[in-house]
Amino acid sequence: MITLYGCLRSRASRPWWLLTEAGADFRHEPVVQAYRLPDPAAADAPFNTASPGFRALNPMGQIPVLDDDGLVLTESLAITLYLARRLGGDLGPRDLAEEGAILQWAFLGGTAIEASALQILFTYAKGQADTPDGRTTIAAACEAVARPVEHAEAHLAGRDWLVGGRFTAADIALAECLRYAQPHPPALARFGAVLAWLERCQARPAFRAMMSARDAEPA
Ligand SMILES: N[C@@H](CCC(=O)N[C@@H](CS)C(=O)NCC(=O)O)C(=O)O
Repeated sequence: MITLYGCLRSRASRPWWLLTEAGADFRHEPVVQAYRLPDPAAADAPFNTASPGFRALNPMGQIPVLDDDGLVLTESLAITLYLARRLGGDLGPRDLAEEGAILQWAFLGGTAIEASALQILFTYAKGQADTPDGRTTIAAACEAVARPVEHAEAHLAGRDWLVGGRFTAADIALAECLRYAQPHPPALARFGAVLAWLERCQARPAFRAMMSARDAEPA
């Protein structure tokens, strides 16, 4: 049995999206981040990243975590790419070359885009986008993401999807990292192919189902 731990207001959105795309049978345990609770240790607190039972799964106290019949994995992108192969089908690589390409785009998202895109998301979430500090943070984040996004832009010109001419785990991985930059439209405005591709990714029923389930969770 596949169990995915982590509320969807987290990077658990990535494997949840992939599992839903694949039509996989899985159990979802919506563990919440401890920092979002007034008292994570309270008797009536929901299962959270500081709960001893969760720490036994991931001593780092972070979501998502995957338990696949006793194989426990952390790291959202590793989980997503693992599931793509584990479940078989077209979301995963068909050969080694595709596997390399899927890893390339996922790592680009995770190493060159995610941290800066999160700066944008958090600055907006804290209502600081129009403050002098917020503007400085956002300008630096936009500059940081521009180079890797230019790479994706060049690749996506004339292509619908990142790898193999079909929607794969690579699209989930990169699109989810870029989603964090979307609260600030100028960050991606000059990347027409990337914007069109993001729209295609986010129009998929599995993405929309993920966002609906996410939006139904407490903010
Ligand atoms: N690199 C990890 C990052 C995991 C992570 O930071 N998760 C956040 C939610 S998106 C979390 O659990 N935060 C709670 C905490 O760090 O205490 C991954 O991609 O899974």
